[in-house]
Amino acid sequence: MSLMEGLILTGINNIFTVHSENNLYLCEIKGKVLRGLENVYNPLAAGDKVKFAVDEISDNKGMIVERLKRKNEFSRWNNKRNAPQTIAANIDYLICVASAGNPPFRPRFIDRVLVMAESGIDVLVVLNKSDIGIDNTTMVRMEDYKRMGYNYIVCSAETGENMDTLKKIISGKISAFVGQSGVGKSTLLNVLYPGHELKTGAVSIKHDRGRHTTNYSKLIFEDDGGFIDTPGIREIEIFGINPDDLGFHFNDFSEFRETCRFQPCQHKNEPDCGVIKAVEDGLIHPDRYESYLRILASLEQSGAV
Ligand SMILES: Nc1nc2c(ncn2[C@@H]2O[C@H](COP(=O)(O)OP(=O)(O)O)[C@@H](O)[C@H]2O)c(=O)[nH]1
Ligand SMILES: [Mg+2]
Ligand SMILES: [Zn+2]
Repeated sequence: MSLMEGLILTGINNIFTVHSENNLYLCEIKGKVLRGLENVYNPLAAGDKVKFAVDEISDNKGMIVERLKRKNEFSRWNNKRNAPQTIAANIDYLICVASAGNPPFRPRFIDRVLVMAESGIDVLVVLNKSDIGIDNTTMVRMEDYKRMGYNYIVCSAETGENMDTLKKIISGKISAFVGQSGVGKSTLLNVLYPGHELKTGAVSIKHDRGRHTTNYSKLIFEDDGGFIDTPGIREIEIFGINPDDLGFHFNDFSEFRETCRFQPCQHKNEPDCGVIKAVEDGLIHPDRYESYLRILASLEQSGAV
């Protein structure tokens, strides 16, 4: 029995759509567990590369026997499952989508995405829904992200503003679109890559947040690249970071960290802390520091390291 290599496009209930040599195969994990990944809640995510055996009777079916080594992954802690959940694997570009309003701009969500984005992943922050107006505090935050090394663009799927710029940036790459539900990920992708008709949903007026219209991550191929539409996420729970190291995931802390009297320093209440001083001097945005403290508290509480 010969094995083929393929790319996971999507998976629901142990049925995975695998792309290989211009064909699609519906595959299951052999025995439901992959060797070496026995304790992982979702061992395969959109973007994973696998080895599989094609069924001898129906040639569009197969059995996955191995996951190939990942280049990178974007994951979060899934509280419901009490396990890490990989949202996308092997991506070239993480597109962190936020909206200027409806649902309200939530920089703390962006902060969490940036913490979970491994150092090897390029991140672009996309502020969508510019057509409904962007307030000044939001723009200050976007500029702050830029200062700490993350590029951003302001756009509107509705009016088409900057859509060609965005398309240019992601063409030829595999990008994953992440963000709170309702910010317009699927709508943006429908404009960028017409023809796939991803489901979109009205933002509920009552809660001012989107409904979950996308239930699972899905990779879609285009000739020059591809994209992963990810499910509506209400919160990104951080895991796998030692509280002492959290500060290293905040790029804007880097130039001040070295001046902390204690090493390691959790920048919480240590005397002569360079980070706390920078916050007091207005060199680190107070809301970034607040994000930091909240994530630190959650890491200490969960003990998930
Ligand atoms: N005003 C405005 N509404 C938008 C824009 N992009 C998306 N929407 C609306 O926002 C709602 C949620 O969009 P959707 O793509 O489902 O969000 P997702 O949950 O992030 O995939 C839909 O009603 C869209 O029509 C935009 O640029 N401007
Ligand atoms: Mg969606
Ligand atoms: Zn410190």
